[in-house]
This record gives sequence, C-alpha cells and structure tokens, in this order.
Amino acid sequence: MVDRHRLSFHSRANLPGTSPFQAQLCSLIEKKQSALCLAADVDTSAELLQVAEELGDVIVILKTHADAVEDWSKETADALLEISKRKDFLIFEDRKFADIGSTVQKQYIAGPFKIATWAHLTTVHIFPGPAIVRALEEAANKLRNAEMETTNGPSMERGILLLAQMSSEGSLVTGECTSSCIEAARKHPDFVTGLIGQSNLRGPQDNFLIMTPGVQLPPDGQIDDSKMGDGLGQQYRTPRKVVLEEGCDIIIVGRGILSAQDRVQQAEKYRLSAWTAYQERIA
Ligand code: S5P
Repeated sequence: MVDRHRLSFHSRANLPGTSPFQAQLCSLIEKKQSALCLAADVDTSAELLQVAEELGDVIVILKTHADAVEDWSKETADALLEISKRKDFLIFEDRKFADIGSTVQKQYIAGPFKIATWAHLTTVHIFPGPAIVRALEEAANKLRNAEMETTNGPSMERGILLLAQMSSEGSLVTGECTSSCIEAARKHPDFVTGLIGQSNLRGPQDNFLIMTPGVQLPPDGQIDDSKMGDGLGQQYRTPRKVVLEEGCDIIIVGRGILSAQDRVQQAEKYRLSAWTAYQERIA
C-alpha cells in the first residue's frame, strides 16, 4: 500500500475514508496548484481585506487572528467571506481553543467573534482532554442544522485542526499530546480536517492533512536554513524541507510574505517552492 503522503491530492480526495471537507480541500489544492496558507497577521480590517484581495488567487487558505485585528467587526467577517468565495480560498481562524467543552462551545459559536459563522477551520489544543473535540463538533452540527432549516440549502463546511506539534523552540506540545491528536483525528474524521504539525504524523491509512507553520525561504544567497528564527522562539524551515523531506501538506507563511516589497511575487515564490517539492514527493 502506498503511504498517503506519496499520493497526489487528487488521489487522496477520492480515497474511501476521506471526509467530504478533506476531499474539498485536496481538490482545491490540486485546482489552484497551491498548498499555501497565508498567515494574515495584520493589525486592521482594511489591511486584512487588502491582503485577501491581493493574494487570494495564490493561496488555498487564509489564516486570521481575529483578536489581534484592532477593529474586527461583523462587517470584516462578511467582507472576508465574500472575498473567499470570489477568490476560492478557505478561512482559518487560528483561535487555539484550550478550555472545557461548554466554554469552547460558547467561544466558537457566540461571543464577540462568532468564529463558527465565518471560519471554515479553527485550531484546537488537545491538552484539556479529548472532550474538547466532541464539544466543538456538537456545536458545529447544531449550527449546521439550524442553518439548513432557515436557508433550506447546504451550510458552509466546518472543521478543526488539532495542534499536534508546534514550531516554537522548547514547545511542550510533544509526546502524549501529539499521539492524542492523532487518536482524535482518527476518531472524528469528519470534523478533524487535519493536524498542525512539523512532520508527517500519518499512518499508512490516515487521511487527515498536515499543515505546517514555521516556514520561510532563506534570504537570497543563503542555503542553510538551520539557524532561521525570529528571536522570539519562532523557528523556520524551508518549504522544500517541510514538504519533501518531512511529508507535510500545506505550508503556513506569514512574515515571509507579508514583509516583502512585492507580496504577490513573494507569495508566488512560496507557492511554487511548495508545489515543486510536492510534485517531487509524489513522483
Ligand atoms: O506551531 C505553530 C502554530 C501556529 S498556528 N507555530 C506558528 O507559528 N503558528 C502560527 O503561524 C502563528 O500564530 C502565526 O500566525 C503563523 C506563523 O507566522 P510567521 O510570520 O512566523 O510565518
């Protein structure tokens, strides 16, 4: 049997165990020839919508930190959703839920952000215990049923990404935490779309995707990526290393793109670098 990470996204979309949402994401990657998620870490709604317009064609996912956008509002979410539909990318709110089930349900559905109403994906820590996944899935299902009743049509896809490994130096998200994420992903294949990880954490039968932050291209002329970081704990590796050598699926890139003079050209560099590494991996 061929390991999943050696198969094309097209083949993975059509595997029997792949959930409809995982299949949709795999097909989108194949269609846009992009396994790039932009970490849109900007300060204002205007900047957020501008990068979404500018880079929407090059990416498959746009990741937000809504609580770091100083003027976030319902209008921001509505406008971002409109751009995501027009430019065909998913929205991922990097909320990193980490509380008891009843609290995260409220944080997901209600509160000032109402994340579940506009984000297709959100991040979740497993360390409060596996019930956090069940609680969020229950909340997502309730919302979907309510939406289908009112609109009489299909509702938006929703899934979560469990933090199985982190890119930051000295991270304690290791060992038992990592294996609990894998176990939860196997138990909830329709809701756990993937894992945030630094390596291919899949067994030969697993369909979940691996999304990887801590990615940067080295400055021009530098080949060695072993000492790249931001001085605040973030550690970087190249798209080629994480996709080809580590077997990860989607690269998450923030400052590597946002700090460039020409963001479109820079995003295209990252897209191509990850795509070339992926093609080499499945060849
Ligand atoms: O382990 C992680 C998990 C995440 S989601 N390490 C990370 O850096 N992230 C997020 O990815 C982080 O919150 C930030 O939004 C992005 C990386 O940004 P960059 O500017 O360092 O590329």
